[in-house]
Amino acid sequence: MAILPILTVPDPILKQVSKPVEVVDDALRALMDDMLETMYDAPGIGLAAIQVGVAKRVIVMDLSREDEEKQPRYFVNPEILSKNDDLEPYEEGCLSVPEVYDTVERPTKVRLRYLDYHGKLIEEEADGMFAVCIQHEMDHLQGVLFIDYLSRLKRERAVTRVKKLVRAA
Ligand code: GNR
Ligand code: NI
Repeated sequence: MAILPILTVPDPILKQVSKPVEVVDDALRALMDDMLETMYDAPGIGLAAIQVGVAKRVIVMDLSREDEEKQPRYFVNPEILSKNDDLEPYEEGCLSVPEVYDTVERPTKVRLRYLDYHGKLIEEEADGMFAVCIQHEMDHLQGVLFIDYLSRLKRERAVTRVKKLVRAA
């Protein structure tokens, strides 16, 4: 297991479109293990492979609270089968845009299909924080960040702030 460096804006790798995974094997599970460790260390509630520089359609997530048992989740080749029409605002953040938070509106429920850690095909419905997070992560797989939904002014300010923050680190 290893903690991997997380890419931050304006790294052009974050704009890449990730490629479908061909097979869920031990090498992919090793990547997912490292991603989970990296996410817990950050700390964050979700992480897409592209955030550690790997352009594969892989996401890890854990929405459990600190006082609960850990609930790691793994999503390989996720697809959104349907979304509802209700949008809800949520104050989002992103490990690739550290210390920036702003409101994004997304559908409140999505029906998902993906492969799990063992390559098993799963279909399920996401709502609440799960719906927010999976849509945020699936955007990463298309090279889209939450700041892309903000005004140009807010987005440019966010990138400038992250550049300064990273330089000072
Ligand atoms: O840790 C994270 N928190 C978060 C909060 C609100 C909406 C989305 C997220 S995902 C983020 C981790 C991250 O950047 N995943 O790509
Ligand atoms: Ni993110």
